[in-house]
Amino acid sequence: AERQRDRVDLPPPGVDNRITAHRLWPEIDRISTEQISAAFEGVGGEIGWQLFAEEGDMRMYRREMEVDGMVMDPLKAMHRVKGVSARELCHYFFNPRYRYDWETTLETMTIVEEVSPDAMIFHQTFKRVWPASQRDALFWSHVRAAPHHTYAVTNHSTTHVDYPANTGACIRLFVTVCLACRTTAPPGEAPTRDNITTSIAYCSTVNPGGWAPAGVLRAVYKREYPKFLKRFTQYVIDQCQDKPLAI
Ligand code: 18C
Repeated sequence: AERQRDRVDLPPPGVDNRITAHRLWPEIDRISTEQISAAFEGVGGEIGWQLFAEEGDMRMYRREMEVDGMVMDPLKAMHRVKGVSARELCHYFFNPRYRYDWETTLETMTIVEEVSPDAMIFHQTFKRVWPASQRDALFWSHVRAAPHHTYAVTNHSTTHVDYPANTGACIRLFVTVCLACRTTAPPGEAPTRDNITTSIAYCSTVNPGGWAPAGVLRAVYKREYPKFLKRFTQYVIDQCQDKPLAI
């Protein structure tokens, strides 16, 4: 039953038309398309991207950026994993049922709206980092299939009347995240757990939304992003081990 449930809940290969009727659809479609096409663009030759973490096949780059004294360094990470597909990685990243298993910065997560099977709105609060105030975020999340055996999840901040910003203990932060994954098998071979490789491009820009000491923020950033990507990919590998491959 567990196996069956996981397979049924994998994101569908096409866009569900329930989402296209939603007020947020034009924005969801535009930002997802932009993020996915930018995700696999290289960072090597581009000015300003600095490598700050490297471990095995994982590489993480950041660009130092401050707006009105607030750190908003964009992050771009590239990784490569064997034995799990783009579709499986995106399933575990998108589906809230698994979020507490791999997301270590989380304090609470609430589903604000289920737009369609491939789009949701979430409210999340994060663990507080001393000496800054606690943060929360409200964002839509959309999973889709894209050309070249690619699946991607895009998360982007939004607003909701029931979740006003900066009214309680939390400062609202703003986030744009894209996890784009592309699976390849050797030419002429049918894909199996033993022969597939999935390339991952993870891009993230977090605007802290209010004052936070730059040094503390950059230290959190440097520690938490590598921790997240290693933990998340290992989690998906562990979950998929005894399940049939979903391509
Ligand atoms: O993409 C990721 N997760 C998704 C599902 O949750 C989703 C979430 C995006 C929000 C990312 C913002 C996280 C802020 C965390 C605050 C600090 C928590 C520290 C916990 C310490 C134990 O897309 C994976 C996200 C991986 C998160 C990496 C950390 C990024 C830090 C960026 C700076 C945050 C600035 C605000 C905090 C101020 C602290 C001085």
